[in-house]
Amino acid sequence: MSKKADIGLIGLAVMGENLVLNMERNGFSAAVYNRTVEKVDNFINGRGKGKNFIGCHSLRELCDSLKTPRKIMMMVKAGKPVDDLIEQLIPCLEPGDILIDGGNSHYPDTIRRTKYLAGKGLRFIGSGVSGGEEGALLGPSLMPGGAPEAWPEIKPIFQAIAAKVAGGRPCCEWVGSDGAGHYVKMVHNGIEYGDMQMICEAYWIMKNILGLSAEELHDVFTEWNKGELNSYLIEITSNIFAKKDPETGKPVVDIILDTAGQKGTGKWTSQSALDLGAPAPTVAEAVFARCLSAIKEERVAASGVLTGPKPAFKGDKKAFIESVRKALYASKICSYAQGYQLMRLAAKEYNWDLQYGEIALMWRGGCIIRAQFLERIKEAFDKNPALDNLLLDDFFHGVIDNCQAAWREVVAAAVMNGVPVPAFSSALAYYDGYRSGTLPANLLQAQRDYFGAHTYERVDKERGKFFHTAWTETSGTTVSGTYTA
Ligand code: NBP
Repeated sequence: MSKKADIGLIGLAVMGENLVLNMERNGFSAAVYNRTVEKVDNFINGRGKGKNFIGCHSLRELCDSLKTPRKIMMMVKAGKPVDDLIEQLIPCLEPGDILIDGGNSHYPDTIRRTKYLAGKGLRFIGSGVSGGEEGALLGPSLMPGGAPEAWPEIKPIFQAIAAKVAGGRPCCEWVGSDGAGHYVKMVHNGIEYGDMQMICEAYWIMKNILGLSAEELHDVFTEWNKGELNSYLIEITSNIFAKKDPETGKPVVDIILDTAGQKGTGKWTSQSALDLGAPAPTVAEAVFARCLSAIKEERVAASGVLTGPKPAFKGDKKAFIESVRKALYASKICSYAQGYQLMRLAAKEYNWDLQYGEIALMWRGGCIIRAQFLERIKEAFDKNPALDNLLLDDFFHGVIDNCQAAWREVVAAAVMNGVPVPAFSSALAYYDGYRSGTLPANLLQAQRDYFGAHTYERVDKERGKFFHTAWTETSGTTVSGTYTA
């Protein structure tokens, strides 16, 4: 019998093909399968030629080609295809085998699948994979969760193929049980939505208020990438502004239609924040900004009807650009503070022992949100693993102190010039809300008690005691039950 492979991979689309090449380059042999089997042959005779791969034309052949316990990674479209594949694989597997889903699956599905497969004696891993095509090939960020007893078996492969940061640290660690890996990947994507929207707002302010050209914007982002904003997204933004369309000679960015697409992970993050009662407005604003961008025809029609101020700038352009940089940095810190706060609530809800510093390290390299400042998040949680909020860490607190005057100036200028900045302004509102010992929710509670006898707590009595006021002559003494709808 021919030699058996270390790992199997299903789904030879852009991610699967690059990931399996990465595994092979790192010394692991792989058996590969794809539903449309011509793609297997194309791969074996193309990018996989002369390499340590076994091409398989059926799932049975794939399972028979693997060392036991089998390790099979699925890189297929999330949703029903994963469930369908699992059902087709079960008859070919033996107890102890490991199934890994590396797609962007929704974490409740991963929780369900881990439990379902455990009932069949199979070990299931749901792993976040980030870094796109290039990351998959050269070193992605990997966020595995699921059946903990499977981790030692896949750890050597996962940590070998993952991106490495200073000191050779792999951007891959065990995240937690059942859906923890996919949850953390989902929050990563939500934060990515926020980061991208905030960069777009910085661009839009500088283009519309200062009138900067694509060439000038390229210079600004190149400069920013040399400092504390250093990150993959700032780097590619700088490159984007330099790219010219060969047909028209115009910057490519200026010929791209302003309607954003989305695949749902930002929406899932916001839905989870709403479900858990986590204040995470910045990701939600980023999702809504994409939704607003998508109704292009309606916006074009409205632009002929609705009025607003005409942007104008009098002042020091260079100083204002620096203020925009500071506004971006401060907003970004608030967005990450929200993401971490969300993960803390999820960890409590789902019984995950999330290691927040390790999560920052997993995001430090390989993935789309990779950035220098994630090192600072790791340090903050190393210093205090029970940190309630990133904003309370001395370093981040210091950055916000340094940036906040500029941040307020930029948000105010955007508002006065009619430039929409939902992520910048929601991050600032989050900051101002979080630092407020008192908020107007006293009035809100009064309103609730007024119309629905929902009761309230008093500032001069202990917490947990509820009171009702007879607001009108028809008010009775019966109060409403307390529950979260
Ligand atoms: P796609 O998400 O486009 O999925 C295509 C693959 O899924 C093909 O191999 C296709 O087989 C297979 N597939 C489908 Br569709 N339905 C199937 C079914 N019922 N049974 C078996 N196979 C099925 O590929 P991708 O962009 O490489 O992404 C793979 C996964 O990784 C997705 O979950 C994605 O969300 C995630 N991800 C993508 C990126 C990225 O940058 N693209 C980054 C991180 C994570 P076929 O050839 O027969 O149609």
